[in-house]
Amino acid sequence: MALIPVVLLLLAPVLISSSTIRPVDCSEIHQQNKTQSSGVYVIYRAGDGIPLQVYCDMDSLGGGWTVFQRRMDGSLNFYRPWDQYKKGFGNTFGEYWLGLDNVYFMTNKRKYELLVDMEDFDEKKVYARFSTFSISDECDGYKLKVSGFIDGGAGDSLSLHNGQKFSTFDKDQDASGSNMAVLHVGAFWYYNSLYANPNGVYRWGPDSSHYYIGVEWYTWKGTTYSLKAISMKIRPVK
Ligand SMILES: [Ca+2]
Repeated sequence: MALIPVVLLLLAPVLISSSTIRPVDCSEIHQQNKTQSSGVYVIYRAGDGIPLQVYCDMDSLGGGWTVFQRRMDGSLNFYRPWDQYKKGFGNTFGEYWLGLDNVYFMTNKRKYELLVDMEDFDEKKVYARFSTFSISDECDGYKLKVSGFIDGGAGDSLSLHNGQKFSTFDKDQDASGSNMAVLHVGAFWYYNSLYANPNGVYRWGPDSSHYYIGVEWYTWKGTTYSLKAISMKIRPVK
């Protein structure tokens, strides 16, 4: 690991929840003390209590969001195999993927909603929100269940992915005769096509020589614009 990330890690503390109760997600930390800031916290996985470091968004739309996917600067390669998408990778202080197993453990115990925040290279910010979100277990392919779109300016690039299994380049579970993860250099709930590619290749804005290769959200920026930032986060439905 390079020197700079190590220094940043040492300077960036993991925030500790003020309560003795072991929170299962960021919303429980937020409910205990609504003045706590966005940052990295420890939660305890519902079901088996395994501690997990996560980034909590305590600011967007009332706060209490547990981030499971985050791109912000292109510092991390997201073109990774199945085992890494299953278990998680990256650094919760920057870019990371929490892991499909962890998302499954959370969303099969309670009802969750999903917020997808994104930003372009002109500092414009929009979001897409969904009133229900869950995934099934590995045996079922971590199938996506998402519905109830609410538009925050981004448009709906996810509902067409509803019901699909998760695919990586080494585990093709998409609805296409091709390998969509390889074709679009990412990993996602691809069907026989795609509208969103949040785990695609990090590029700096528009590049018409490639389409559906970057970090893309079709209904906002089309097929050739790679976003500056995107994060996917969940919160229990009240
Ligand atoms: Ca296929």
